[in-house]
Amino acid sequence: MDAWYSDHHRAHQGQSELFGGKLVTSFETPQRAGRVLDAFLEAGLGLVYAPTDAGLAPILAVHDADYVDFLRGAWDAWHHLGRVHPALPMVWHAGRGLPTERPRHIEGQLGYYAMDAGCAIVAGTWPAAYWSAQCAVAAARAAADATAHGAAATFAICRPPGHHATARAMGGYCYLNNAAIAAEQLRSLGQPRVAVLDIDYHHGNGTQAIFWARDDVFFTSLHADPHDDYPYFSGHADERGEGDGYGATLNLPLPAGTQAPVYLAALDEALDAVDVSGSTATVVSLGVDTFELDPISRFKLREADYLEIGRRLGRRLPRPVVFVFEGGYATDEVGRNAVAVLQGFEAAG
Ligand code: Q9C
Ligand code: ZN
Repeated sequence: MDAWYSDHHRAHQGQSELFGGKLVTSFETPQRAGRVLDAFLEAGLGLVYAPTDAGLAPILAVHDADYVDFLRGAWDAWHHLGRVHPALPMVWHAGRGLPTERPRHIEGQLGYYAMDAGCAIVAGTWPAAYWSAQCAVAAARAAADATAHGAAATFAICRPPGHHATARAMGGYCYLNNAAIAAEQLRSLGQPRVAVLDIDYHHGNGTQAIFWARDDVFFTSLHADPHDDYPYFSGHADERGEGDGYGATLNLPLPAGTQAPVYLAALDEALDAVDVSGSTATVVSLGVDTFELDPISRFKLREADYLEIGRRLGRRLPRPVVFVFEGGYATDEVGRNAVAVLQGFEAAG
């Protein structure tokens, strides 16, 4: 299995987030992707490529053009006001439906295009998000190509992560939805139906929203019960999609403290649903913030459990499979845990 990685993410750093009422340095750091890259190379699983530049088209296949323009220009507009700290949204439009008038002031625009205060913008944010998405595009194209010559799987070492970003809003450390962009690539390369399996600790609310009314992308997610944890406003079991997409969304919320037996039973349920969906390809949103030592999460998985998760994915997911890195904030273990999933997958395939 080969991987795609771009160093551009390194300039997306020094961001702040609100945590327990305090402004702190974000848990989402450049070290995370570095550790994943190191662990991948250490495991000898395959080669690592820098993505070629596929341009904006694969991004615009998922995201609104005005939102993408905002992301590209937000730091300059903020900095132009003499502001030197990271740009953070602080005014929202909750309870009024989607706003119709876009604010002229950058401070208003930050709130207009955000669902929370988890996405600070610095000078390096747009290039980081852009190249993170390019990693997903390159990994999807390579997986689709290689499948002509046999079963293929690839790994996009994305940073920043993506699964909370909707078509028109950032949130939860996510700016561009890398998994949705990969799924859309697989569709445009001829896969009739694509499954997105999201195993990050948090519900993939952005991915769910993007494919909510579509039946050509099946979305299933295992995550913390939104009654108790971020993103709070979606991820409940009764959310099934709508219109053509009714039944093409399956959420499996799990309680705080979940350990391997309960987790693996839910994973089997998600894999059964992927079977039934008739998908011909898969994108895995690979977050390892389900780890017992994760500083912001409350599941209790261990390194050996990631190997077992990988084995089950390797036995049952339709290929090509594109793994897209998402969350995981226990910096010392994030690389080993993510790569253990890939090792289990390869051993089973
Ligand atoms: N105290 C990903 O794992 N935290 N994003 C909210 C609550 C947001 C996580 C703060 C966590 C987002 C990709
Ligand atoms: Zn997460």
